[in-house]
Amino acid sequence: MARVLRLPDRGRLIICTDLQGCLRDFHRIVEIFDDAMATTGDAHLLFTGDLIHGPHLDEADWPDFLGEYYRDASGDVIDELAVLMDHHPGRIHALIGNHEHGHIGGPHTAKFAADEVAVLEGLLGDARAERMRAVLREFALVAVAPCGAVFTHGAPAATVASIRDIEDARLDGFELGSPIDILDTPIIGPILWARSAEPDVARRFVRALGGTFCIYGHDVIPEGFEVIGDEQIVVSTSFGVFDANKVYLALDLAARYRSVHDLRVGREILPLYPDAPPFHEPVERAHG
Ligand SMILES: [Mn+2]
Repeated sequence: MARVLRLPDRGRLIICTDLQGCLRDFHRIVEIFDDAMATTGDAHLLFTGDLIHGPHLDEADWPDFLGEYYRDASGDVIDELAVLMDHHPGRIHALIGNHEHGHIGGPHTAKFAADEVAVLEGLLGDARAERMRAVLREFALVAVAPCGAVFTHGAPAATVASIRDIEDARLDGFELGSPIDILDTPIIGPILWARSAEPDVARRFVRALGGTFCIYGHDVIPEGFEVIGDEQIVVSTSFGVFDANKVYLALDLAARYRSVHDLRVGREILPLYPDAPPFHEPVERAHG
């Protein structure tokens, strides 16, 4: 598939960042997409990478900083994504994250296991793992929309002259490298791994792609989202965040957003679980 996904200039776009194998949040964002389809008849759903690779922990071992408890269901997330894509041709989109990249030519990630690629493919077995890789190979590296939005997995820290630089980027051949090596690889290193971008770097990146601002995840924002300068918003829809703070975005693809400041809480920036209790009370445990 093309490295750059070009979204249309009409319809409602729902954006979901890092799920890391959380099937419950996947089901919730699909419900939101289904509602948008039912009410507008013209909706799109974009995942910005890292749909896979979550913790395999019992609830008793779950650290508080990881947000709401869940158990990794990466294989089910990708299986259900493939079904959803078949159901809604041309409306369900996904970007490669650094965790997907490990299965299709990138360095193997080590967030929750020494080799998460080997762990997941071992759990799935050969046939299902090959089916998963076939789905991941269709993911784009960057998405652009005429409304002004540019979408990446990591921060828009890459130096690019034009969309052509991204179209030409190669994804394979990094299996033996480490995540530290790939960060130095032009284009895909920053796009898949950078956690931040200087405002002037981000501005050049989004302008080279014909956009006005960039939406991405990759990092955890405990409050749900963070706006940086005029061109960047980091969004946490799922991983590492409590339900009350999980945020997704909804854009009008027919609009023209002049900067990230045109995104409003309650309109484009929306809670994944509007009815979740507002505060998570930390549990005091007696040590003795
Ligand atoms: Mn990531």
